Amino acid sequence: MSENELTDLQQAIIGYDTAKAVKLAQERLDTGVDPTKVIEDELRPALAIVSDKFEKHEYFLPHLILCGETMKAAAEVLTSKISKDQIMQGTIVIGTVAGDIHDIGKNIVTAFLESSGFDVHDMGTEVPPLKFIDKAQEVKADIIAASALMSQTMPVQRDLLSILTERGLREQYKVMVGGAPTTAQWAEEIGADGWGEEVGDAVQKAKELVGAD
Ligand code: B12
Repeated sequence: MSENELTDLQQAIIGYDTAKAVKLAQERLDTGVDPTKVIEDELRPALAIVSDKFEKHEYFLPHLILCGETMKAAAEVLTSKISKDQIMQGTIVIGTVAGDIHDIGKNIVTAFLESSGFDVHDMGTEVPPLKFIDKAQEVKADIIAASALMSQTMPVQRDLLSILTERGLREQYKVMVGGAPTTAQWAEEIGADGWGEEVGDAVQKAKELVGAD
């Protein structure tokens, strides 16, 4: 996507104009556009451009922080009004893995899982494997979902699965992994039960794993 093909909302995110991004996200909602579409077709590609700029040293960490905050604010508007499915689908413990503070995607996935009828326990960021497992035992979770946004933190997803196996708990929980650098192949390699490229896949996969679809 070239920069002159960007939508106004994408320009606001890349230009870290939070007030404008929030206003435009609200306008999208008011016209009845599917919030998932706005997230996947506009917000994520905008952050991919931010990421490119960061790699090319056109943007630096402060820009990444500002664009991340703008994206977060727009995503919060878009996920605020999603209607709740009244049928309880299952219990999920979700978090971003240890060493990783990225939570925008994880928060979006959480909001949509909740709206799809899951009881979601969000552990936040930098969650070590044992914390996921302790919480899953406490709330009798069906699924543990782990997000990783960096190649350096992806191995924590593998650790989570290994520790579950070591403790004889692997059969008790379905494990889903996701986050931009992860792939279906990675999920298969580490023995996860599910992977989702984006929020729609995450919800679909979670439903399949609890036998609701
Ligand atoms: C915004 C951002 C930040 C913000 C994060 C703000 C926040 N609260 O999250 C800030 C500025 C804080 C940040 C910090 C850093 N970042 Co950063 N960041 C990004 C950026 C640009 C966007 C991430 C994002 O929010 N995307 C939008 C969301 C909606 O997409 P998503 O997270 O992929 O989530 C979707 C799917 O993946 C999926 N999904 C997500 N989780 C899950 C979980 C499950 C179970 C499932 C099924 C699906 C699923 O569904 C989501 C919705 O569709 C990425 C680049 C990129 N394109 O990923 C770099 C990026 C991830 N960051 C990077 C780096 C290097 C860093 C820093 C180390 C920089 C530094 N020098 O300090 C620190 C990390 C510190 C740490 N310990 O974690 C690198 C990582 C490179 C690598 N090693 O792999 C990237 C790729 C940028 C780059 N091109 O270099 N970052």
